Amino acid sequence: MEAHNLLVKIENSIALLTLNRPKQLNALNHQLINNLNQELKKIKTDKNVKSVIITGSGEKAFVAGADIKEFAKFNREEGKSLAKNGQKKLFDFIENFPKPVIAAINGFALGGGLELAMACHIRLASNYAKMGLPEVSLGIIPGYGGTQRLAQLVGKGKALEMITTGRIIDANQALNYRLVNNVFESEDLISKCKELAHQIAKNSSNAISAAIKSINAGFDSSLNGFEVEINSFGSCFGTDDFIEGTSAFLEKRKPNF
Ligand code: DAK
Repeated sequence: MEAHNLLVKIENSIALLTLNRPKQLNALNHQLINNLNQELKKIKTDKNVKSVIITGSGEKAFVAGADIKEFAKFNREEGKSLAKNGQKKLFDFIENFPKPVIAAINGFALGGGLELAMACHIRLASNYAKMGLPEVSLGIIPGYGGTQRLAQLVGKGKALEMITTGRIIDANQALNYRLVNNVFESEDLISKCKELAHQIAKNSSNAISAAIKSINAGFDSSLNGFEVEINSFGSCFGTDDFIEGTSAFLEKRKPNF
């Protein structure tokens, strides 16, 4: 049992989650996935938290992948069931999280680490960050949604190239590929993430969660994104946030959500 593999700091409506296994370059093991899931469940209903930042501890890595030592002995069935369980517990859970989740990619984001960053809503990277899905070099493929999310973010051709070569790209190339939203000097990364979170927090949390749901629906083949948007749009009317937002505009003041 490993203690404190996840550091949690809640301040000014932002939850900063730091994956804390620096000696293993923050590799994702079963326990860390469970702890992240538990913490995010609490944050989901915590009215004091409006957004989440996920980063890695130490200078070197965001997350260098799923813990290879842990999954090296899995058989087919274990691999399949763990992929399903992990996708549901963490990766899909983050993607559908009602509050914005920002990945602060402070170093290596490889394999499961890049998959974690891609499940987040927004990705900001340090200029030292390096990203890739090198799973094929281990005889497997990305199992936490990477084949789907990478193609959604960078397009099918570049995703096929990155996954089949396992090539690791630097932050500027990732920006060029639109894999990350922006790149900053490493010492500014967390403050830039907080700045972004504060900008978002000025807006209606209810509307933000409806926007996340509607955007995600467009990438879910079982849903009609336009229909989800229409319903989510309708659900905003009459809410406290709607009354505050429209009243503030008419009274020529800033809204207080
Ligand atoms: N897992 C476990 N330990 C890791 C690790 C990882 N992914 N990455 C690094 N470490 C450990 C190293 O073993 C080393 O520990 P010691 O040997 O000192 O005990 C320590 O972190 C420092 O690493 P290095 O000494 O290698 O550091 P370098 O600066 O020389 O190299 C590196 C940094 C990031 C280039 C290198 O560590 C590296 O190549 N790491 C592995 C990258 C990688 O292949 N990542 C995994 C991709 S595969 C699944 C779903 C999804 C997945 C798997 C299963 N199921 C549902 C079952 C996903 C798989 C992947 O993520």
